[in-house]
Amino acid sequence: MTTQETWETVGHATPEQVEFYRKYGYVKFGRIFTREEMDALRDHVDEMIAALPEGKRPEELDVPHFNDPWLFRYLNHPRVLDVIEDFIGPDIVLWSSHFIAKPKGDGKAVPWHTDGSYWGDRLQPMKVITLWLAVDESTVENGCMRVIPGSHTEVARVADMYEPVDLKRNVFNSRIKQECMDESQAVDLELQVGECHFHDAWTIHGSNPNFSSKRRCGYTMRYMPADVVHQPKEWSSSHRIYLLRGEDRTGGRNVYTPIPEY
Ligand SMILES: O=C(O)CCC(=O)C(=O)O
Repeated sequence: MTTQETWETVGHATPEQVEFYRKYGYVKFGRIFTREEMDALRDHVDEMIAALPEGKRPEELDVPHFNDPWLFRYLNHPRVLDVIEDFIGPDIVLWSSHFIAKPKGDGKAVPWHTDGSYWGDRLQPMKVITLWLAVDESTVENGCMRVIPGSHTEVARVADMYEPVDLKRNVFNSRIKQECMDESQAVDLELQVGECHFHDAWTIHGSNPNFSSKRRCGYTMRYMPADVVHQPKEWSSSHRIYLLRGEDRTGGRNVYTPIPEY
């Protein structure tokens, strides 16, 4: 991006954007954060990646906010919550977050999947919206996210639609079988730095490996309405959720972690 280019931020989704999201299970959006905020986030991510222990890949920066309260400046930003509220209403819970930074040259693919089938019955009902924020420019060349429009209304949640894939080349370990989806329908969601897109937990999505000369980093910021019940499993009992805005609507069934100082 050159300094001449304008950088406008938007504070709300339009009714047309919300309708598009409901119909197709995703929507491309503009910028919510300022240029300065994105510069600070990119510097922060660069430091996180530089500090990774030997053998840990930059695609694997999952739930970084558990140990890094600074990220709540973004996750709990009023401008973000105003937009999320347009999609899911006023009671907003932070479900999760994940930096998927595909390094240049050998960035892993994200296999075709739906988030809902990966998360299974940990959430009832499965109502999560993901804000995918472009920390780096995200293009076809460096492996931008791809979606199958309208797939959130189909049956891509069935376990036997999946087959295992190699974790050496993929960020996750299973994918929807080719015969269970129509890849020719895929839409590439290219973004400039600071732009974002949203997707539904049942939308089929994935991305290609990054063999280009530019890193591709996205920050997935995941929210759900506060009537979704979180049912931790033994293996996921350390997962934390945070009530960011509004009130609990589960009748006290959820345990919320207090929002840290940031
Ligand atoms: O970063 C990607 O390419 C895919 C992201 C993803 O799978 C997700 O946000 O659920």
